[in-house]
Amino acid sequence: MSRRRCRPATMLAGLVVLALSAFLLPPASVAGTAVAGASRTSAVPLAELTVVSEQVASGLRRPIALTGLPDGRMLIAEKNGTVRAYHPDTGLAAEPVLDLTARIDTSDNERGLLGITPAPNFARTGILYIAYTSLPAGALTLARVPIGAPDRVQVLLTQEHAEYGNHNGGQVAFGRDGYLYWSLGDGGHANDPFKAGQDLGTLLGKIVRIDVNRACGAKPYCVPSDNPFVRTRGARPEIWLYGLRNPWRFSVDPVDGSLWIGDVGQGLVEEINHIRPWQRGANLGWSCREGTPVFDPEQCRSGVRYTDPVFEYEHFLTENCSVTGGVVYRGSATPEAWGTYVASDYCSTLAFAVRPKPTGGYESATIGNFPTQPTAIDVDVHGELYVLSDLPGWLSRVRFERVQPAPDGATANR
Ligand SMILES: [Ca+2]
Repeated sequence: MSRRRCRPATMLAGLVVLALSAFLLPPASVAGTAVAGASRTSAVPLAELTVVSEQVASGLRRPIALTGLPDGRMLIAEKNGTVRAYHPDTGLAAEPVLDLTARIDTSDNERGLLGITPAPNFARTGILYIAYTSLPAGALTLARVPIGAPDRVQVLLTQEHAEYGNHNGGQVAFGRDGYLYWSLGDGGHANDPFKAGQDLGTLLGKIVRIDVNRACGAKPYCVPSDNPFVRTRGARPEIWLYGLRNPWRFSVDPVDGSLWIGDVGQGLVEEINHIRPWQRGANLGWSCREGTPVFDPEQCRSGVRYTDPVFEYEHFLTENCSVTGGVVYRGSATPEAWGTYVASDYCSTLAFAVRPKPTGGYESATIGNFPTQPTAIDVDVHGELYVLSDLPGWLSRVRFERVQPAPDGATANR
């Protein structure tokens, strides 16, 4: 979604959720190590995997964000501000579990309710964290709200975004560190009109990281003292990563706490970034770079280190139009796929698989297709995959199957 000029009406806006990390595998030692050892032995070359999707619900209205709850339900955010619940045993509940339509600006194709994730203590508190564009002028807004109590929304952080309706970011997710991460686009239009990506004085074009369990002064949150720019003059201390264009989908790997970010390109390439916790403060390039190519030399500075994507694919003159960042598979149904990051493209629906190589670098492959117009790929409490389809309003369950690799070798290493 986010993007560009192609098919604006069909590209939505979106976001996701990732949530899973917080409750799925909270204690690092549990999930990580034991399972990791088991799965390394069963991992297969990416080209021997394919994704198979099965539609499990329909009738959603522009579903754009997805998250799993500890009780096994999936919450689905619809662009207009309603939140629906799905459970594998009972299907899609007829009535929304939350209705935020009164406060959400849906005036542009990319504006709306964009992100949703449960608090790590959701089972006890029922608190959800949400990202949306707010009335009356589309301000990017991070808030929390108890499920079922829309009049108890508490706004935590906002960023003005009135000029253009596109590039709102909108992903919210808890890290393994217990802090909340939120992505914001560069301000919209095209060509980074506010030169926001490289400007540490604005939250536009950033991923921020805050502590929502405490309040500091007048703010309903605190800035962690080890955020990278807390002592940088003129910088917003909330910033965790910068140089982003429209990171409207990112996720946290619950095993190692790394971020996987799908940053929507302008017209040349789409990119996936993989950022470990020790890479705090990384400059992901925009709008000096779009992917690895230089985009605007005037935004490039000598002596600055840019962090390249770990995977990029062509957008120009292809069926691709806008990356939909996904998640690292940490479920148990397909041990062969454990540790594989999967993402897609809103237009081509290709399923991209990316995995760090034990020897360094990354391997990648195209492993089939997702259903049409994927807006969000996320997991349930067990780490199993689901995907949303925008205009048709579908929720589909996704599983992996083993296949014979194509003779021409669909795998590309970089
Ligand atoms: Ca980049």
